[in-house]
Amino acid sequence: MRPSAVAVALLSASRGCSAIALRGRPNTLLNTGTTPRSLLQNVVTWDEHSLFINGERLMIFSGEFHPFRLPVPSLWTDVLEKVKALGLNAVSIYIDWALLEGKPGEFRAEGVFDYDAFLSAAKQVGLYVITRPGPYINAEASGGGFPGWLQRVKGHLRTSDSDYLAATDNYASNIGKIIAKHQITNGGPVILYQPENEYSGAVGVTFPNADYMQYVEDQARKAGIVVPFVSNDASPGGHNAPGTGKGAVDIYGHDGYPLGFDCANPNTWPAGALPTNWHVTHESQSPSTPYTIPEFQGGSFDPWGGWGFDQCYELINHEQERVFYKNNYAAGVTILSLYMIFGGTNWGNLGHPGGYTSYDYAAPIKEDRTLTREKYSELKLEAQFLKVSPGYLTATPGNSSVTGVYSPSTSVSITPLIGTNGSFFVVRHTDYQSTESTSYTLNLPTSAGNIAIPQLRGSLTLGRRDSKIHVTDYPLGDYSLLYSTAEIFTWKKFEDRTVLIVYGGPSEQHELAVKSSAKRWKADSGLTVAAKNGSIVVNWQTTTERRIFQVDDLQVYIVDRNSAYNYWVPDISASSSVIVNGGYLIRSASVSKATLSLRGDFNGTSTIELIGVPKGVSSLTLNGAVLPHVKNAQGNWESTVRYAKPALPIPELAKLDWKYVDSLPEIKAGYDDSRWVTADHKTSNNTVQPLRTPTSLFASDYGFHTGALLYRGHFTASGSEKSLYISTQGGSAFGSSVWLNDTFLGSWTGTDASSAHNATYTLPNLAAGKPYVLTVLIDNMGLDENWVVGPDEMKHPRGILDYELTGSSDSAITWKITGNLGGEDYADKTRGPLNEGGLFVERQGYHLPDPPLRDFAPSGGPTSGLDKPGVAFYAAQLDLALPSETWDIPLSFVFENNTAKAGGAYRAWLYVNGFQFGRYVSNVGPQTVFPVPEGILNYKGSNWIGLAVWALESGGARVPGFTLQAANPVITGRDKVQVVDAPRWQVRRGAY
Ligand code: IPT
Repeated sequence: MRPSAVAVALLSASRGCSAIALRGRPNTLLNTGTTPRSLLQNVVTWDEHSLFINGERLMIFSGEFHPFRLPVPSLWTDVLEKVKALGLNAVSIYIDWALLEGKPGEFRAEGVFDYDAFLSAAKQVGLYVITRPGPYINAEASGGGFPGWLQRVKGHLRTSDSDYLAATDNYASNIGKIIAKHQITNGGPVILYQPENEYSGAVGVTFPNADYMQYVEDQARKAGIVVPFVSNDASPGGHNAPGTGKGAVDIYGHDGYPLGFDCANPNTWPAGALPTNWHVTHESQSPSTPYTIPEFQGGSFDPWGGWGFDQCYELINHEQERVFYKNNYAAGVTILSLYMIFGGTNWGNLGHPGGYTSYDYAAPIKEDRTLTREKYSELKLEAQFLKVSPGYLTATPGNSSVTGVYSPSTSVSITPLIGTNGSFFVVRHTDYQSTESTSYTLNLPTSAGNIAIPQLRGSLTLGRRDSKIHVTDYPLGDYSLLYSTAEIFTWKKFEDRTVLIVYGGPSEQHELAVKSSAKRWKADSGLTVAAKNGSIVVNWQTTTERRIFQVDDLQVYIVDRNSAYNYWVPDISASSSVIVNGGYLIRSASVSKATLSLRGDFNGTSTIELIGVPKGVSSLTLNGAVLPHVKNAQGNWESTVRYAKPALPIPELAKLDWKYVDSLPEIKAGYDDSRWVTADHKTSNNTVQPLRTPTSLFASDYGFHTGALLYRGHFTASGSEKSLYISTQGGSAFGSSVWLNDTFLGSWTGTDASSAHNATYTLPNLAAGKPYVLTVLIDNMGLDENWVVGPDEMKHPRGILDYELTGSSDSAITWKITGNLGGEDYADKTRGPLNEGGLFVERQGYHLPDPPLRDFAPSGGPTSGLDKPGVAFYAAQLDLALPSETWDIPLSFVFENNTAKAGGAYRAWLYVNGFQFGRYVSNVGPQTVFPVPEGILNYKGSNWIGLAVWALESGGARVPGFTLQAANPVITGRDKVQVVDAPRWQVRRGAY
């Protein structure tokens, strides 16, 4: 139903926007909020089934990628091409406010934070973008994306309290303008905009708060956002769905993480976790919008003390994709984004305390950007299938829990999606957890009546934790499948033939029927073929050998699933593609004159076969170089790409010329802290933590929101002090150490479960009337997220919560505090507001390239270590000469995990050319391998490596082993990596 011309005219007249005609089948429901929504543009429209772009109905299949977790802009294209090669057509991005507005009122989005560049890159690669700038994002980011200075806002965060709203304005308008410029209506890639994130629940405040949602939406509209708003409810709760009034979005969406995040038990799929009511809830909550899942579990986070992402991958692997993603298709999802498609790195303190440096997320693309996970390949099979199955978009999902209708077997459940352009039957184990194989047959309705399948012989098999999509009356250009039990990877109508590629699991029996009255066909051996009911029925048992069935000019390539993994379908233009069999990654294909140019990556000597090379093309290039080819028996082109592993001279870190500087001069006699900030605020705006000290010692009250914190407490002894009670808070797995003058009093070495710790340290005898100073070092692990609205958990302070010096009054101590140099006037605008903390070496900038070696001493490096508690900083120049023009060489810094050799608990911060790329906690773990991308590392020149080592226990500590390791190099067709341009060390005026 089109809104009447009158309605459109009325809306435009009353709201001052121009009337436009909606194309496609537009949304039938206009929102009742205060701002016009869906009528602001006519490029992105929708109906109850799917989105339309420029009138074309399409599925949005997207993956979440956080540019801020890969601070090398020239590598964004690499990841985007890896997403595109899967067959996805979009990425979804969060934007982290905390990184862009470190100081209230000063918005900066340049260099590694350049969203203008990111959105241009997405456009160039050919992916749509769903933008999710918050202001709240969660995302396992420090503060959930909230800048630390929000701790000083009295109002409730994520509500319509005026001080909170005012705090969001500058960010919202600046980021809004950048996004607005890149909307599809302006020729950019941005098709959807998500205001807020999971605005789904609250404790102790009015909820839902329509005024707040409306405010966030109005901010976006004011900045020029005209594309539709989509929501991301934390579960199918219907919040802000269209028609719910003020604050409603255009397209309702909810997320889903059904398997949870328990990487401790990677083989356990909890009972009842498969959602079977999502289609029904969608119909009740938002029947007029496409079924949308803006975040579906594509992996898992992992906390300090966790199990590591390899183990999370066992939980959220290719089997999870088969069963759970296909269950989403069974519910009719047509806007779907996987969280994460590529996780990246919590470099520079950007993470929340519930996670460590790696944000690999067990995603399809690994943190080091390699494609070695089977889930990448499985996802490609599913995405390519949907890409060539437009009939799916309008098919109507049926009941998902019925057994006995489409199969006599009750051990399988089959959800039908009945359509006019093909129907789809999603099969799963009735007990979705099953790790057994089950055999079944089908009874499917087709245009030739109900058919018991297989017709020719055998029965079908559903393997462990598997799910399949069987199709009926499925169009293939000029042909049609009456049915197929084998899954479709892709099909293409080329100039001279139509090629269909189907696959099955190992040894499975399959059958398909091509509607045709032909009397002749060609079939490879191993295929049983018979004409029946106006179709030609082909039945086979899957082997690892490819077999071809041909009728007229339809060729059906029959392969096993593992072989299907090797196929790629790069588009040559909007209407043509080539199928490439082989290669580690085929990024793109293009035709110019008589040459077909491929860009791709290879991790071993490979044959590639090209199916459907356009007529008139006679030569082939790969990554710009001519590649000879021959024609094979099927008329396809074949070439061989040779791989000879290059020499990779990886320096031994132990042999570098290490220099050392003490990074805890604060405990030395005579240390001058006169330039430190005096912690003299008698009150605090902090609403979640009562002030228990005479002056606030909450770091964010003084503008320090990131990294190590240092306190100096001066007092004159009465002589009767016996002990110091001190309560410190730094977030999960934090540590703290306390000295009296240069005497070590003790440390809290940290556990993953403790965000705060109370300790009582015995003091030595103090001399009455003499001045003393306490030095307290606290590790800020990032600020808590603020998922639930109301408790304002993001405001949990970092620093000293309370203390008591026995025999003295609390107010006898005057405190000084420091975090990063300058606090909110942070020194390093390039690496951003969170990258450096308050360690002496960070304040001085010694972690940057070219530190002043005159201030350093020769050293054996981090393995020599400290013989008492303290902080040592080791720096060395690392020269690399790696063949990175044509090779992608993943490098990682590796800490040897050996408690006995370490001699005591220690923490280390790794700096690579000034970027903090690793936080290691020896007694908590789990991360020991820290990937660092090319671009942060200069692969063809010198680099500066820094390691700050904090020994927490009385015997000191040493790093048992610290090495640089290369993973298997890959021949690559990616664009050349540009080393990130970031400042080197310079004298920092006023640094202390
Ligand atoms: C969902 C958040 O939207 C996302 O930001 C991220 O934190 C994700 O969780 C977990 O990685 S919230 C969902 C678990 C209800």
